[in-house]
Amino acid sequence: ATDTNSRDVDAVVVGAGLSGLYLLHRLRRQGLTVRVFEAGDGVGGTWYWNRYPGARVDVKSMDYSYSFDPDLEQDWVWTEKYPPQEELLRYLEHVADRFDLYRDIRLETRVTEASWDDSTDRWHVRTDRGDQVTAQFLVMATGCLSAAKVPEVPGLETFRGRWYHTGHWPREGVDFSGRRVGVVGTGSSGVQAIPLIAEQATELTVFQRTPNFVLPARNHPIDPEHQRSVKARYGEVREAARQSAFGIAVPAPQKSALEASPEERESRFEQIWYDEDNNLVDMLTSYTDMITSREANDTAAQYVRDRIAEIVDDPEVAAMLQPTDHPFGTKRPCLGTNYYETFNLPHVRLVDVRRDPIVEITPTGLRTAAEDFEFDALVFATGFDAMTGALTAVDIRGRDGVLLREKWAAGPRTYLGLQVAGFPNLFTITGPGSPSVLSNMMTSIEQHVEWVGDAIGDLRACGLTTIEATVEAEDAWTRHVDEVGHTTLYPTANSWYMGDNVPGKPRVFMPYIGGVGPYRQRCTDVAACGYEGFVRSAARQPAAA
Ligand code: NA7
Repeated sequence: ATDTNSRDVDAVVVGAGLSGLYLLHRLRRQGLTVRVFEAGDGVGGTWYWNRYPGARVDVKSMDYSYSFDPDLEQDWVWTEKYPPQEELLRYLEHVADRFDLYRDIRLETRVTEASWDDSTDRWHVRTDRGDQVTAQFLVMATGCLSAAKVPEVPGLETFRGRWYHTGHWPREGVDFSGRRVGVVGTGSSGVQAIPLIAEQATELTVFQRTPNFVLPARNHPIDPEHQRSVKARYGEVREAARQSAFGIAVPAPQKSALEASPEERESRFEQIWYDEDNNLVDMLTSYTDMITSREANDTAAQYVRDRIAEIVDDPEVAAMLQPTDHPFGTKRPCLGTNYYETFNLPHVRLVDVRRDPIVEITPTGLRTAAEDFEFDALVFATGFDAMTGALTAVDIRGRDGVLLREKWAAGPRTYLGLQVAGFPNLFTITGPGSPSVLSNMMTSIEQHVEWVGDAIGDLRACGLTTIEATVEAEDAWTRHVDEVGHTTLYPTANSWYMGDNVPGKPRVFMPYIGGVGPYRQRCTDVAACGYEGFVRSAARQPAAA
């Protein structure tokens, strides 16, 4: 049957963010026909959706950028240490133009369903616009923090003001001038947005469930001389990032925090806190045992708590802002600009919803157990169904019609975070079981995309058609991810790394904390050993009549 909507391609890529754009470029260059589906009406993924005030990357721009094309890397000029969302989006749009990517991207189209057809060895993909496409390969480039979550509090539909989620911010922006605003959530997005919303709003109330550790971003324009010098040795900088723990080229720690004297530690932390050139990961990489020893970790945690007490005038508010329930870094640390200072402003108020829980949203605002609040606008900086949410939102059916969502009911299982047993020729970029959210996303994304491209290229070169992780390899990797996770303090915190922010989500440490460098080596070795842990097969011969 012919259907004008139907198309057969070599690969379908879901998502046109950082991963999808590079995948398209890379696979097309390998000679594949590719169709990308993107739900937004533009490319850019995270940097398309997250337009809230203050949205910025918190990995340095010169590290958080593609390295795959030396000309792009040299040509693009970054303006700031941590550029704002608009600049990152402009960069990604430039990449899409520069590599002529738009012609294979279908915008405003959401993939709803993908099923593996065993008889043809192809994926059947459907979209919310009625597209039906078949593809030999399906790559989910849907992001780790893309399925936005509004809290399950009753009454939102009755609210007469306007409400927003930071991850779905209106294109035209929002003016909070003259408005009374409530913000729920104090993760990275809340921490970035709160000081700027406070500049406009007449009254701002922040509802905090867990105080986070917020380090000063020390953002500033990039000195052109510095930019030139990084570009002159970019190859070296990138390679160091690829071999590092977190995908950022910082010196590896040399000793335990407990071996250092209190004075030595203090001066190290002080240097990190005040250094204009500091990085998000500097505290975690200051000593060898920051993420494995509670006692070591607490030296950094206490340093930050002391700074909070210094900055915040009201001791009661300072105490509310001081994290004591989780070790430093076991929930993603935040970078802020004037974050703690904002709570000194007379029109800004902090409410601890652990002590005084949110009961419902009302037509005029929000009600906690103890108090009624009136707002003209509500902002949910409440995060995402991380790592698995965007994957399980699609009906992905592997062999025998098994739904990925059901296979993962007790937690995600992958081999290397790249493949799932029973789902041949399906790849996930920065999937659960990969370093993804514990790394510089760019470093991880490029590694994944290149590995997937090579795996497909090698398969084809060998005259084979399918590649699929074995159950044994998947079991072993899933166990390994869990074991390494449990050598650290991460599982002791309630975090989205553990699925804790989504009621009913299984409590599993989802990312791989073995380090970007070692992970990369493992992936390379697996490929070099003939794709160890994968079964690769040729097309079945048509059955004899
Ligand atoms: P996060 O880091 O998940 O932060 C969400 C915040 O919202 C966090 O403070 C949550 O408290 C809070 N939250 C979530 N649900 C509720 C409810 N129901 N009531 C009160 N408070 C709630 O998301 P972000 O968007 O800030 O950052 C995501 C990532 O983007 C970030 O890590 C970087 O990688 C960039 P909780 O801590 O769960 O108690």
